[in-house]
Parts: sequence; C-alpha cells; structure tokens
Amino acid sequence: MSDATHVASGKVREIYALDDERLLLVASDRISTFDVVLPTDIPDKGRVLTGVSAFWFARTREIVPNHLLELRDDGRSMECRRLEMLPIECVVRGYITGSGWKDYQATGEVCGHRLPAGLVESEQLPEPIFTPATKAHTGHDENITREQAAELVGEERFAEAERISLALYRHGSEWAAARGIVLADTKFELGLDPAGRLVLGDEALTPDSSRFWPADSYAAGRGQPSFDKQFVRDYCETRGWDKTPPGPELPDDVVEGTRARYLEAFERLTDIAFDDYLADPEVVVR
Ligand code: Q0Z
Repeated sequence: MSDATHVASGKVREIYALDDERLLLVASDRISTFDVVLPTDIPDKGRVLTGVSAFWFARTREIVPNHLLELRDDGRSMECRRLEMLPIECVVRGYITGSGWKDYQATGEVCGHRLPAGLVESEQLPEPIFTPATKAHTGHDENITREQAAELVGEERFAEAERISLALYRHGSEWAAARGIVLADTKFELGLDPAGRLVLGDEALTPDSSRFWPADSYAAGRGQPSFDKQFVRDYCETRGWDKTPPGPELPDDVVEGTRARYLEAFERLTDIAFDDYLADPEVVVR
C-alpha cells in the first residue's frame, strides 16, 4: 500500500493508483443507507463484497473479460487493470422496482422500453431489460433512453454493452435463484482496454451494486426487504431520522445481524465458507 497514490473515493470504497496500468480497489466496512454513510462499520463487509465480486469475475470470463489481476491477502483489495470507463452505467432489471418503478408509474416506460400495462411493484418483467443511466457526480444516476446511451458510446458499443450486460444478468440471476436469492436488478461498469475491447470493471453482482431479495419472502405488489440492509433500514426508520447526514450510530445487535446477512449472502452465492475465504481469498477464483 505504501507506494499507492489515492485517486478516488466512493461512498464505501477507495481507489489507489499502483502504476500507469494498474489500480488498487479497496472495499471498506462502511455502509450507506438512504444515500448516507453511517458512522458505524459492519465488520468484514468489504471482504464480503470483494470476495463476491472476485467470485463472479472468475465465473463470467467466458461472457466478458474483466479487470481483476490479483486478489490481495487482506481479502478486501484487488489489483485491477486500468480501463477507460464508458460514460454510462449498464443497469439490467429483471423486476420493476426503484427508479424503474417510478418511471413506469409516470410513463409506462423505463429507458424507452414500453412495458406491459398493469404491472405491480416488484413484479418480474416478461424479460430482463437493459436500462442505461448516466453517471451523476452529485446525487443520483439518471435513467436515459437507448438512443441517448448510443449517442454517448456509439451504436456498436451500445449494442455490445447491452448484449454483455444481459448475458451477465441472466447468468447471475439463474445462479442466485437456485440459491434462494432473487437478483432484482444490477449495475455493471464496462470499460475499454488499450486494444479497444470491452472489459468488465468495478464490482460485479454484489449486494452493493445489485438488489438482492430473499426468495422465500418475495411477493409482488409491495416493496421487498433487502437481503443485506433491511435491519439497518428498519433501525433507521424506528429512530425517526430525517435521512440527512449524519446518520445514526448502529447498536451492536443491528451490526451483528447485518454482518450475519452479508456473510450469509457470501456463502449462499459462492457455496464457500466465509472462514475459508479469510484463510485464503483465492478460493473464490479457483
Ligand atoms: C472505477 C469507483 C471505487 C470510487 C473509476 N478498472 C478501472 N479502470 C479505470 N477506472 C475505474 C476502474 Cl474500476 C474506476 N470507479 C468507480 C470505485 C471508488 C469510484 F472503488 N471509478
């Protein structure tokens, strides 16, 4: 870490430059809810997210190459190839929720996809849809139409990004469904390598980049509990917090319950014991 230069901070992650070609992505144990980072960490959350991402990178290489070079022994950092990131977020939705549900209620469409009439909140879509968004530097990503996205990256890139994103979502959602987890939607970040080929970057199919719902309590027609963050949200609601910073400190039982949910997500998705990951992070890429 000593010769790495800090280059960017996300809400819960940091990026350092290792050299001209390589970045170090470090996932902290910070947690955000209602868009605010809370003052209390969830121990091992960063390791769960890094391990889950690395797991998917190893298992989706036939769909698309990815930026992962090496998983570090700390289990929370990965060395990556530096890419030229596309200026769009590649979102795929299999269920109608979040901003997609808002847009559908207002217009009957999401990102230019006309959807069947009469859908209810959280309903599964007839088929997954690619719903690109712009990267907003402040506030929220904004959904854009396929035409707007194609203008930003070019028609051919757009078509390729859509095909890759849908293939990744189909793979991930089938794998997760077989393990009792509904992958409602997810966001990918694609970039170009020096040869101009599309490469999967950032994190992939993690609880922070996706909505995971427990399949056993899923029912259309209402909002769904989050697999990982529901204890935190419920606690914040009982506190009557106005959702502006600073957020509340979390009591030990909420921290422990949330940590257990992250570990459960890791183990259900990977079929690997989390202790085995801590002992040797490379187990997820073998
Ligand atoms: C990812 C982000 C994070 C803050 C830039 N392989 C790559 N090449 C070039 N750029 C990126 C990547 Cl992953 C890149 N982000 C998102 C991640 C903290 C922002 F850990 N920004």
